[in-house]
Amino acid sequence: MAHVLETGLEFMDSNNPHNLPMVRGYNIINGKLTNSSDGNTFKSINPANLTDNLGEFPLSTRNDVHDAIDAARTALTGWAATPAPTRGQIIGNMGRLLMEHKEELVRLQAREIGKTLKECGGEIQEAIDTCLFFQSEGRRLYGQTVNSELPDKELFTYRRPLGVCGIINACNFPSAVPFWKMIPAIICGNTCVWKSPQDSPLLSFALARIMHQSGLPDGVINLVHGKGSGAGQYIVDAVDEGLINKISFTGSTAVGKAIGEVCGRNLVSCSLELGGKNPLVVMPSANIDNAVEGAYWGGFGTAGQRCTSLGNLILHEDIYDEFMDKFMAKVETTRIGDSLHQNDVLYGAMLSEKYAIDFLKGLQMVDSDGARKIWGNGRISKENTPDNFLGNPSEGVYMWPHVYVDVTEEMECFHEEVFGPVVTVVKAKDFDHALHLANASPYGLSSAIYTNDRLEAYRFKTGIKAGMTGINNSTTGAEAHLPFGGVKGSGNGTRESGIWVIEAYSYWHAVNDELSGKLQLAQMDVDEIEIDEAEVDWSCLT
Ligand code: UN1
Repeated sequence: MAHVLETGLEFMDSNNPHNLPMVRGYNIINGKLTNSSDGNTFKSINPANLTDNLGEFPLSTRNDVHDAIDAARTALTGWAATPAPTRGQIIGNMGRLLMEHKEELVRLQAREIGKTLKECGGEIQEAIDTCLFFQSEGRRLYGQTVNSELPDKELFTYRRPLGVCGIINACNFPSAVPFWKMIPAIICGNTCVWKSPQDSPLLSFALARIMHQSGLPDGVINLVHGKGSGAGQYIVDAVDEGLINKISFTGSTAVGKAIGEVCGRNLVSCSLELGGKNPLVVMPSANIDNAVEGAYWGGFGTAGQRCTSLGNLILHEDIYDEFMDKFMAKVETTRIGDSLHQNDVLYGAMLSEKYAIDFLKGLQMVDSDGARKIWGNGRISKENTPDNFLGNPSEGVYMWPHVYVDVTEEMECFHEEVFGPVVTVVKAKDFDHALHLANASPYGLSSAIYTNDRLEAYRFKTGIKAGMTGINNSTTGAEAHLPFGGVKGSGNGTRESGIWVIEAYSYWHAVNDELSGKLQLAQMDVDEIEIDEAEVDWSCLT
């Protein structure tokens, strides 16, 4: 078994018509490259070019996942005892290596999931920002000294690691989101088993290799590939077996609830970042051109495949016509294509065929609700191509941008997330109605309002039930050092990023140090200070 750093990538013979490299991918367990125990594999296909197979990866078995958990358990004691500033130094090295290889990683990510080069650049940068933030957190990770109520006694708090963390993320943010999870996990002294997304295994492999190259000891992060219903499920099952101390999951609300139930019955901590039906409100005082830009980007950037993407566009009736004219002028000329070969595209392929199929099912729901479609025609093909599609549509999985109007609160599509390039437009009578609509879906992840009325902005900020709010900004684009997460159906209240995420990967340990040499009982042996009963007549001063 080769160590992950001893071997370069192993290339396979490919029939790839584009002459692109195809590799043999491995799990990384205890720093070793391993295949699945039964030899089964799956492929990673470029969604912008379906004949481009990036490689074959182990379809991990329950045994493989258990090997990874064992490795993480074994590494835990040594890693938790490593000084936090040293852990931070390793994380800093990760950030520097990501910077050094940014361009290759950006291209690899674009090839594997079809996101544009510009967005992949932003995403790798988010992973770098996370590393740089947590490098110095290793020099803080503060506890407190607390005064005791008894003499000659000291109280302290310490942050302690939770143990082995199961990390399960989606492929729409395949580098930033696993870094959001694993970097705070390891700075706190935890170890991880990372189930890489099924549609981005090569990128995950590259990232995990860089982590090891940064000086990370073997077993601290273990990578297993496979399906959510396979390797992902085996990690969750291990919670019931008492082998996992934390799950961090980004994905659908349905799966998140199932994971939450397993963690709940075992009293195991879990971080759940789930779906969203993010509202964006436009009020009459807004700068309409700016609002159009924000809504267009929020709805169709990343082909609508962010958990923060715009869902319900809520327009005040007074600006409805003006807004829609300008908005549709942009939607109808959207440049779509593979950014590895075409310039200035807004979005590229869907993340994979599976995401395309699910998106089309979502559109069926919007259609059957009776919402009126004013733009969009499903999957792009040679016979069904919008004007500004660039390239050959039959090479990949591309979707039209879709806009539906006359959407009302009674419709299912008002409430349910449709993951892909679609915006549902809702008309509001006034501010109170707009705020009501913004709060009416079962989700509460991101939200936005465009207004130049400060009181309206204030009322929106205080009245919206959401984890994140943009004022005169789009629903997407959280920075790596603000708390990220939602309320209601969007999560369980945990947060990623910044100092707040530390709470999700550590527990508070309260220590008292009795120096008096005797047993002093808290509450009972505390000196009582009497109030002086002297009568003073304060009225003489008035
Ligand atoms: C996600 O879609 O899971 O705020 C994460 C944003 C990005 C992260 C999105 N920084 O849109």
